[in-house]
Amino acid sequence: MTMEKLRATGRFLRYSPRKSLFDRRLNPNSENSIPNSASGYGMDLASNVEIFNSIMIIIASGMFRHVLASMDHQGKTARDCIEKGLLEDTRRIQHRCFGSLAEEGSSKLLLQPQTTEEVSQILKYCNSRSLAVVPKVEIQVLWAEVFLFFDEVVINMSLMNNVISFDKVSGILVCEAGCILENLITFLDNQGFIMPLDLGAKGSCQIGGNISTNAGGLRLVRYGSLHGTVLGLEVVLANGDILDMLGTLRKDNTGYDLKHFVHCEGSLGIVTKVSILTPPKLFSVNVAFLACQDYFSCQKLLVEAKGKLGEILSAFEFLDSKALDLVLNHLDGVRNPLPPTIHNFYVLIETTGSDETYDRQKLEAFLLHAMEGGLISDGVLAQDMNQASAFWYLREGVPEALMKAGAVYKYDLSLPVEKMYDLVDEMRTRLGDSANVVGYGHLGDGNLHLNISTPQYDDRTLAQIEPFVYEWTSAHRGSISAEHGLGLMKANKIFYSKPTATVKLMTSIKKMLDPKGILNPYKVLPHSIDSHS
Ligand code: 2HG
Ligand code: ZN
Repeated sequence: MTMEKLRATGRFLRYSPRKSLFDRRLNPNSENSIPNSASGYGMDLASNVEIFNSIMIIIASGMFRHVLASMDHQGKTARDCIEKGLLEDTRRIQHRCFGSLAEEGSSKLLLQPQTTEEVSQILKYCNSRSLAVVPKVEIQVLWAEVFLFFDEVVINMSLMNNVISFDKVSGILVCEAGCILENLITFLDNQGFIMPLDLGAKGSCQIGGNISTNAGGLRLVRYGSLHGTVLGLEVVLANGDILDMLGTLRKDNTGYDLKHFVHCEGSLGIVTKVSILTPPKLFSVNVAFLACQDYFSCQKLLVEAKGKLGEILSAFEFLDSKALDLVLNHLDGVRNPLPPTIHNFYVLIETTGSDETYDRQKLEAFLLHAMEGGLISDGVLAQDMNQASAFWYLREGVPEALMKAGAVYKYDLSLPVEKMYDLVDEMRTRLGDSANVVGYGHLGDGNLHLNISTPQYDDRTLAQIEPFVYEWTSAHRGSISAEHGLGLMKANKIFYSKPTATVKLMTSIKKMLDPKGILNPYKVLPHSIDSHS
């Protein structure tokens, strides 16, 4: 797939040309050193595949979705199967991994381990041969750069999808990393509990991927980040060692808290199991969709909501009028629940509590007060779950609408709430009519999704946006990656948010845990820190 086509999909914009990645590989001084790739494996196939006879390897296609041992019973050798699989199934492996971006990756082998032991054997083997590995976890497609692959061995965790235990007294769930978030939500629902994390891609994303990116999602304002709710992890290190830190204790101050595997983007180890604290399910949920005249009112409304709704506030999301217009123009079956007056901002407030009458009264009193005080210019309160979902779709549908609108430059920023929207305004001034600058996100968490939509990608626009957007964020002590990770495209931008000394420490941790750099190479850390020393 050409760069232009990639850009046209609106998914991986400003994607580094592949050449530069391979340049890194040739650079012996590179900090983020690049191991041999799976294409090396292709040349050395005969000897490399031997070990896989003893472990379960599943090639991703209907035909090869078998344990090799069982194929051996059909009179074929494992090597035959893999070679045949490589020849016939490369396209399908790619497709499986990236859907419409199928042609971009060139991995030849996708493994689906079923146990931690198998993950360990795979990593031990790959490490001994310096083969690059990328954990392939389903995450929101827009964040897929975090696990984007080139020609690494792909490890797909989807067969490790069991719930191991659930303790109804403590609310602690222990499960494998390949569990789909929505399946966990359903499982817990039957137990009278909820996941502390919810996001638009719940139907396809896996908890291991959520943890590796420390996904924020829609209810962080209430339940906090995964960094807090994850109590324990089982992780396989690059050399195959299994770290059993799968504790289920709320409090454990023995030694250091090795939580850096949460949001390491698969670069320090592969998460195989997790224990996570889940809150009880509360049945009284209310959703309001509100219009505000200016950003200052949105901010004041947030402060008021925190103070007056207190313990029942479970989401505070915002979108500007340009974002709502995109949703209304590009998505099917949506309608503006408010009369068609032009409002500049929209806020979605959700409350979750245990007393229907009390919660509703509390929210209504809050809304009335806010309206009388001029913070809200208009608003609607969902009367049932269908309306509540429709309101949520107006917010959750923004990324999808943007993708349909054309090319999009995406930024996921943490900023002080009072400064956040100044960046959107400044960007509009910079770009004029040449682009549609859209701001939306998790106002309650200080997380702005700045998206810039243009008919097609062009370098002049990019040069007007970057490095300005990063410099601006840095100057306001923000983060250039609030919840999506640095992945490939932002690895070299880390210095905008982290001092050199911190990055050096991160690099040392990476070197200690993955000295050959086989885990999810090219991502997270800059390829050189020399120029920043
Ligand atoms: C959201 O909050 C997601 O909708 C996606 O984090 C944000 O694609 C984006 O910019
Ligand atoms: Zn988000």
